[in-house]
Amino acid sequence: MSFKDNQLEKVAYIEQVLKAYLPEKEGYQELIMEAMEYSVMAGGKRLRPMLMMETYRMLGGEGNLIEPFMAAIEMIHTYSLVHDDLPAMDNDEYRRGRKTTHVVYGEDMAILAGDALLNFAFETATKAFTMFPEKSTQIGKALQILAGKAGIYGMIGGQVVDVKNAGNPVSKEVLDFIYELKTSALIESSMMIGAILAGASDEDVQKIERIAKGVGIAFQIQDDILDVTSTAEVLGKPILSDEKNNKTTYVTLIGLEKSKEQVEQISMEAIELLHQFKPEDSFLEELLTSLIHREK
Ligand code: GRG
Repeated sequence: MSFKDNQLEKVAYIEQVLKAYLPEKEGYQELIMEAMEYSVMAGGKRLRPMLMMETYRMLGGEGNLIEPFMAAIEMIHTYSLVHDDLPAMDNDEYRRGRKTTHVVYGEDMAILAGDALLNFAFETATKAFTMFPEKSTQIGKALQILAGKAGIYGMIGGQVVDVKNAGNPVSKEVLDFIYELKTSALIESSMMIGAILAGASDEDVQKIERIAKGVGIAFQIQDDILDVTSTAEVLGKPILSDEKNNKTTYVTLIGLEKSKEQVEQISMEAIELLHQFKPEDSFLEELLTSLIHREK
């Protein structure tokens, strides 16, 4: 099977898992379940659950222990997008090719849907305790990573520095800090949780964290590039959003060509580090390679 077909099959499987873990639409609060489903099932590349699942598989993980965490990481990622699109942040009308949650459900419900997704992510991940009580230690460690990497020392921390500095020139050092927290942290969380639940040693989990950090930074630089080179139709969200928000990016700091070189170099370093795990199949490597020239 070609890499592309394989990837499509895996996305379809991830979407099945997501659907299975989303809450039933019921009760007087039904509207919030609808808004959660609207945001999560809007499409998207499903990169984070895919990286989690593939890291788990690469390190010998089997069965469905990983599934509640795959759903949880996509819920956290989606909440961050819903809140990032709000009028108080980027004020964007389109995401994943459709109207943003606040445009469809109103600002109040979009705030609540984001909050709900964050909470429900943890309700979902903790289901692993009931499914596999004998894996409680690993599940506990995975939860610690899930919480930490999304929080003030992770994604939220990065977003704070990003928002606070919008409109001001930012040094390369601060920009790297923002990218590592805002974008890499959730990618690190995805791959580290895959490793932890597969039973990897602390040392291997640290190696995976390093690989994921590179993947995340390269992913964010490519995001900067696509913001100036792509179209709204292809991306499913507005282009030139960094310019609109007066943001320093790799493109404004070092230019388009050098940014492309950085994506390639940082990604190749991550792929090189992946080889130490001697993966049995090449899907994860092909996935990381495909991100270098991704168009959306
Ligand atoms: C609002 C708490 C809070 C955090 C916001 C993640 C984030 C921090 C903001 C979203 C906007 C953004 C540019 C984030 C950087 C990471 C990134 C490139 C997200 C988009 O991820 P994709 O391309 O999206 O994987 P899909 O839709 O494919 O899942």
